[in-house]
Amino acid sequence: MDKDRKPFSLPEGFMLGTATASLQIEGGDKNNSWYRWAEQGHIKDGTHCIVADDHWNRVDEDIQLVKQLNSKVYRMSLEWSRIEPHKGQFDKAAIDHYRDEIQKLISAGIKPLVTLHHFSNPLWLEDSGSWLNEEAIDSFEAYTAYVVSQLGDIVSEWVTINEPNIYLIMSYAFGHWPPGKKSILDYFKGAKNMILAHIKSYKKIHELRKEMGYEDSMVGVAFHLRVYDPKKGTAIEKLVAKNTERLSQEIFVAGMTEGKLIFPVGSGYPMGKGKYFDFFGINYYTRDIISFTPDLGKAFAKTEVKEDAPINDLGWEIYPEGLYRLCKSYYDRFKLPIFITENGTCDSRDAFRTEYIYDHLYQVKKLVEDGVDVQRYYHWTLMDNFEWIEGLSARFGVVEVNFDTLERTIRKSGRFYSELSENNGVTADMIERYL
Ligand code: IFM
Repeated sequence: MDKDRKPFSLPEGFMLGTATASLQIEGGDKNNSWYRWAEQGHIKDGTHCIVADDHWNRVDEDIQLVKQLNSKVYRMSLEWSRIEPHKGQFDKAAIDHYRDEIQKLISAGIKPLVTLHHFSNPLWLEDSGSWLNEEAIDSFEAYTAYVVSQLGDIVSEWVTINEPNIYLIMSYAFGHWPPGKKSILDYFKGAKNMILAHIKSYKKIHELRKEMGYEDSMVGVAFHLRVYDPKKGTAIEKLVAKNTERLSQEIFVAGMTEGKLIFPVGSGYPMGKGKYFDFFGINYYTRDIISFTPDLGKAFAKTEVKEDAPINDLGWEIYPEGLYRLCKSYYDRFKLPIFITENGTCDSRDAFRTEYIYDHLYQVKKLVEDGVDVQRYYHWTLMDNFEWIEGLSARFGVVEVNFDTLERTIRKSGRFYSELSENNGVTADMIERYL
């Protein structure tokens, strides 16, 4: 037993669960940008998304796992390419499949949070210029409208876009993800289109659900946020760290919360100054240590992992205090509920995930004590899955998946998380047995 780790409780009504994304778990769909990317041989470990967890055919089994984890909430995403396989043509069977899945979750007492866009595009969108073409804004609005017309009576909580910054940097600036472009200007162009698409989608969800008689819509973005700390704390490093934060995060936060376009994305409020979020979603994983480099192409920022810090299998620093710092500062700024829409770690041996969960939720407990309205925690992720360019070998699941047999097994960390969710906290006995 670790003497430093003490029992704690989360507040009554706090909701814990897991998060997934359709492309990463479903398998079976060939009509999306990631299928083609994998076919072209871009996945580092040579694996593919065509089967993934075969979740599309194993919904019942996977809902049983969610139940076994004692989750009260579950974040999932919809695959746009299945729902709208051709521009303007919607597939009723696909949306009915999702409706059935969501109904089953609700019947099991699990509240869904549904994401509309999580990194993958239908091929028709991808081939028409993708998010660099401003037509994507109206296409996304039309897709939103269709989905809400079909699911709006049973889904009140929505994420419009997952991690727009990561999607755009990987796809348009670094070129690691489809469509493999390498232009920082395209990154900013895509940012503008995604910001405007979010605002239109936000308004559409509220408008349509209001017409259906529902006033309880909760809509937001799942922002990928990091802490950027200057290496030695010099004035120039602080400036560069601030600028890194601005280019990789603030442009999206300003745009998607109040409609403000800031340089170099744009200026002013093209869709009016407003409040375009009902909760502030934070996906938190790590921090970056920033120092100065004369390289303009890197916006003068050299990014490192803190020396001697604990890291996960992908080399990301494990820094639980970062979750506290981010939630506190965004809550102080916006005073709206915080949903931790993702937090988790890559740990194929399940060697430190239990401690990781404890340490991050301990920060949540401190946040609540300090008056921060954190309401949800969605652990990333339910089960090992297709981790984008890393493929199937990067394992983030509290459930282990054998990709030969597709057998699922709850890990030790999953059992810990299940008990934590049941007790709404960590007991002395749990510390004795798990930590
Ligand atoms: O797997 C991803 C997820 O799709 C988005 N957020 C980060 C996770 C881990 O890399």
